[in-house]
Amino acid sequence: MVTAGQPQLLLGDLLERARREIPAAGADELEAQRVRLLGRKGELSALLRGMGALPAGERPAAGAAVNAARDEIEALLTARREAILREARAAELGGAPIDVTLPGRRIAARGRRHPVSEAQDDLVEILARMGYEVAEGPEIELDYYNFEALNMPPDHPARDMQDTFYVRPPAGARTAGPILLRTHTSPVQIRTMLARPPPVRICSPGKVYRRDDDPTHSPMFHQIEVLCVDRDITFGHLAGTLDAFVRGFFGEDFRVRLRPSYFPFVEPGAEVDVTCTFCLGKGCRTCKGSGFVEVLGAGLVHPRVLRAVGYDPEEVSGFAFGCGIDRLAMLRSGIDDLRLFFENDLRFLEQA
Ligand code: FA5
Repeated sequence: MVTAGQPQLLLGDLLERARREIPAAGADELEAQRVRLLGRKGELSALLRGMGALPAGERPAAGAAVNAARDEIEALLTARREAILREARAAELGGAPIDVTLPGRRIAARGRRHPVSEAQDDLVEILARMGYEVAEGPEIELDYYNFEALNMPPDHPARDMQDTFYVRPPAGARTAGPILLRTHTSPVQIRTMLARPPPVRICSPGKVYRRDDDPTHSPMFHQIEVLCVDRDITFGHLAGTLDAFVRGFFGEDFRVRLRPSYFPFVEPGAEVDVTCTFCLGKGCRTCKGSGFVEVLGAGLVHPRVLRAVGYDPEEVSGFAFGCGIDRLAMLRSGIDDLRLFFENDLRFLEQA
């Protein structure tokens, strides 16, 4: 340790040692040298403290000498640090050359979007291009929105078309009527129309629930609802939109077929089929020989529904349709059992 006493002499020793040792130091040693020489408790600081014992006349010259020594040591440290970096870089460049033409390493298991999510995104995109915006509604729904406002009062026989999961509210909870897991996305029609005046152009994708379970019916599945209300909307607008919707999803060669059907919230109502993707319309087991598969329900919004949301059926009219997204994904992927989508078997999902 440097002590006060003969500062000039000691400074000379210290500098000489620094000039010898720093240029030969490795990276770790260099840091140790810096701390030992320049640190707060280092040798140079000790020398500075010792200068208090010098006669007043000698102090300025001694202080200047210590400062010059500090500058020199710092320069030595910087030079050595840069030399170490240069040496490391040279070693790196001198090592095995990198072949930039080699193929990249393959990622063993790459994830992908679920076929149902892909189908849903594609459908929303097709509708967005036609000017529809996305609207959302809750999956746990009031009976009122799911049935009653859609022209299905309690005990209406059409409620049996959708076997329903009812939800028991927590004890003591006050609710505006019975609660259920929504059986279709049609309640979003009501919520949207109650919230704003016409015109309305929305689509609403989401999960729905029914007491169903077989190869083409799942207890949880996905629908997308489409609603268009404006002045002078006709069945022709519905047919044209369905045509563009189906061709946008499956391709230009696909056709839609409308069959009269009954849904209490539309009049007239229709069930809509598309060309069977398995046989391309020739007739097969999946389409039971008809060349078509049913994918959605549609119709012109019933005047009673328009009145229930405060719209005037003399002023505006509209069409709506509700489509099974899983069915569309199934047809597009060539799968004949819907349940495969929900078993999460990676071997299946990678192929679908
Ligand atoms: C409805 O749900 C009506 N809300 C559709 C509608 C909307 C009609 C607007 C008129 C106006 P439906 O119960 O037929 O209709 O179901 C519509 C589609 O959902 C069916 O065509 C089918 O593709 C699909 N779907 C129905 N049940 C299931 C199920 N359990 N699993 C998978 N897909 C189903």
